Amino acid sequence: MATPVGDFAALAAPWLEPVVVGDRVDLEPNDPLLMVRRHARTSALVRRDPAGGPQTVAANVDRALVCMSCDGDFNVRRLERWLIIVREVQIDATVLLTKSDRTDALSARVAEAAAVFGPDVLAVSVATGHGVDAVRELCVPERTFVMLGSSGVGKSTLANALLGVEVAPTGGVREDDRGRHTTTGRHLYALPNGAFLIDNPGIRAVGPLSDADLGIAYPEIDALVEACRYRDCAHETEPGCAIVAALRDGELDPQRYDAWCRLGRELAYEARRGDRRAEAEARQRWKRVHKAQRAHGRQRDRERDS
Ligand SMILES: Nc1nc2c(ncn2[C@@H]2O[C@H](COP(=O)(O)OP(=O)(O)OP(=O)(O)O)[C@@H](O)[C@H]2O)c(=O)[nH]1
Ligand SMILES: [Mg+2]
Ligand SMILES: [Zn+2]
Repeated sequence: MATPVGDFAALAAPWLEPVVVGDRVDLEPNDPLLMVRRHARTSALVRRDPAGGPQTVAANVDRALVCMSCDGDFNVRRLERWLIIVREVQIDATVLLTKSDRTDALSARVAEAAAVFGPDVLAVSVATGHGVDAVRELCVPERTFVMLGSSGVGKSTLANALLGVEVAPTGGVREDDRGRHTTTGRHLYALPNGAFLIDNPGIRAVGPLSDADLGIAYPEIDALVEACRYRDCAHETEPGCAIVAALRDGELDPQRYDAWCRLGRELAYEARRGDRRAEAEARQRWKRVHKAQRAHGRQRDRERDS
């Protein structure tokens, strides 16, 4: 816990609602190590945890800094997932393309990220100093910024650069999600200008929490689904299917369509809280859509091979 007199570990009173990094709390006047009240949150960053339930990652966040490195980590599909996550909780976000010294195709990377996220994309390299000042300017005083992104993309390295001191431990890059994470807890740092920066351990960009949120990252597919003649169209052989037509006419990017299907399938298999029947219906619907997607894929392969 950060206080005007320094950081220390505090205990939560038994009646206190769950507290996450970024929360503002009151302390017991007679026991300054006891948190007794949590202030109302202005925002909460929620993601789907691996077990399928919602997990609050940070509270009172003003802007998310979605970090993706310019080397092997760069992945447009993953950016689409991050976009869904930040938009569904209505938190502003900027993409930080880290380790910009590690690519020869920086402008292409920036353009690809901007195609998904819009103009809020910055390239940054702590190794060369490129873009660090731009990030510093982005982190305006009194606002809270949270760094998100896979393990090893350089979040803690950037935090240290912004802090001007080596506070956050940094470390190796790893191949996959199961490996060692250098940052093991979430930390809130006060930057010299009075901004707050939350460093996270690497977290995976999981899928959307609901069907409705899927459209956030794929508005063109959402519009097509609306245009299908039948409400329960599986986008396979139905007459008047706008997706089939758009794929055929080359108006829909097949890779985006595949990504949309994949996320939908994930949603359907996720153990959802609440309405079991809605869950079963969603599973059925996405199963049909997915079958159709495979058929479209085979069709594309045939056309490519012929
Ligand atoms: N080439 C290059 N390497 C960098 C840059 N920034 C960070 N690195 C290296 O990338 C590795 C991982 O950096 P970290 O800052 O620990 O990554 P992280 O995102 O905090 O990782 P987790 O805490 O596991 O989530 C370290 O070896 C850094 O030295 C950069 O701008 N350029
Ligand atoms: Mg770290
Ligand atoms: Zn359709």
